[in-house]
Amino acid sequence: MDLEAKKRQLLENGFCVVPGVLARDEADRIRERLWQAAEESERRGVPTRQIGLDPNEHNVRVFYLLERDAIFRELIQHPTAIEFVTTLLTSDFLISNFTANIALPGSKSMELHSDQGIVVPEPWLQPWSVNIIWCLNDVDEENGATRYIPGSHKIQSASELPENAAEKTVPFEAPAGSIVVMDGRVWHTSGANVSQSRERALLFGYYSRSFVRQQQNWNASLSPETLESLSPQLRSWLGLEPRANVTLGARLRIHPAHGRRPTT
Ligand SMILES: O=C(O)CCC(=O)C(=O)O
Repeated sequence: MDLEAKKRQLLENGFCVVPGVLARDEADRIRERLWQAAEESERRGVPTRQIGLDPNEHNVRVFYLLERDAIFRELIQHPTAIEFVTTLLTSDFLISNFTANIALPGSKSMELHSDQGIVVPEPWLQPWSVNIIWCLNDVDEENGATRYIPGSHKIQSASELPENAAEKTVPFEAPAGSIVVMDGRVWHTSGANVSQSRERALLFGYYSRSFVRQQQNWNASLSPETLESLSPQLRSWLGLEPRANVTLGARLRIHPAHGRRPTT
């Protein structure tokens, strides 16, 4: 796999499919654990169906993956995923969320959106977030692959979207074990699963620049046991270190017009 070519695709097109990041049997094992996480969510009173995102009950949404199983804590820091995240966002990023959407036969498309548009007001001038989509099944148009508008990472405000935006979406195709890397500015929606019996399980690892508020408040949503188990690196990527946000201050410090260090 020529990862450098994939990175160029990501930077130019806002999107790339990277096959073979997981072996097929690993993808199967993670899918089993995902279903266990879905059951555990229900058991704890966190609903997985009809939560207001999807048109019907054939989508299974699993939240709090990092709390549910160590396997997801490993996946969110997978070196290949992190390599693509830093390609787009630089090393100044935090883990914003990690969730799953299992589209079962009969599921339909949600509303078209961009993930950066959910956490940052327009204009969207730079990539400030990225999704690493883990494909746990073979994914194609029939079983509801995510549909996206090619080139839409260049859209700076919602008013630039054409009237018939939904018609301009195309599905991706990827074998189980692939990741799909999607610039947070890309407009997309879930596809309808029109297959007879094929499941489509996708995990969405969402990362954003450190100055963007994370979608998930990890302080409030991880248990003391899980917090205790985190490596220093993962704590840092979750934004759990006791340190101030000085990302932009660093730039002031080298700006010749200021001539002195800020006192923050
Ligand atoms: O499941 C999909 O294909 C897309 C899901 C999505 O875009 C979302 O949940 O925001």
